[in-house]
Amino acid sequence: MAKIIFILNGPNLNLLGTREPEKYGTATLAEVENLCRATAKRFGLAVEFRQSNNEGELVNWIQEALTTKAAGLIINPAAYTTTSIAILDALLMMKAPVIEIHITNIHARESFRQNSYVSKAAKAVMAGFGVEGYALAIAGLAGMIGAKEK
Ligand code: CA2
Repeated sequence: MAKIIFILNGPNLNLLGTREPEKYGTATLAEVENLCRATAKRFGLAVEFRQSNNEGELVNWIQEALTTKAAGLIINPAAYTTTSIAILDALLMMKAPVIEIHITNIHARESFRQNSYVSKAAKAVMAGFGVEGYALAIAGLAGMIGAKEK
């Protein structure tokens, strides 16, 4: 059976593509999902792609990834990056690799965006490649979990 990776997206990312295109580009989250599915398929990986505006729901999904033995987890925690110890604590329970992703380079932005709790649980961090970063993160995760390109 195909290994499953979870790709979780935090608050407001449901509106991707509808504002601030100069920072975030014009792709919608549905288009990002398609990119992720196509990329994961190249590596024989199945994808659970989700978005929530609620911290607790994201925590529940991380726990689901843990209990269903997902092979890896990619998360764009959005604004919860710098506020959520609950998300950090859930991610710290994961044995499978966790990758943090940001569309923008948070380190080149306001200082309040830069202190990531999530990074403390992340095996790797991807930031600043636009939505293409999701495809790069999947390729990197695939390498970590030994999923070869078909
Ligand atoms: O660069 C990223 O991916 C961020 O995680 C995006 C978050 C922001 O709070 C982080 O500092 C960096 C914001 C997500 C807002 O979602 C959007 C909604 C509509 C249009 C553009 C972005």
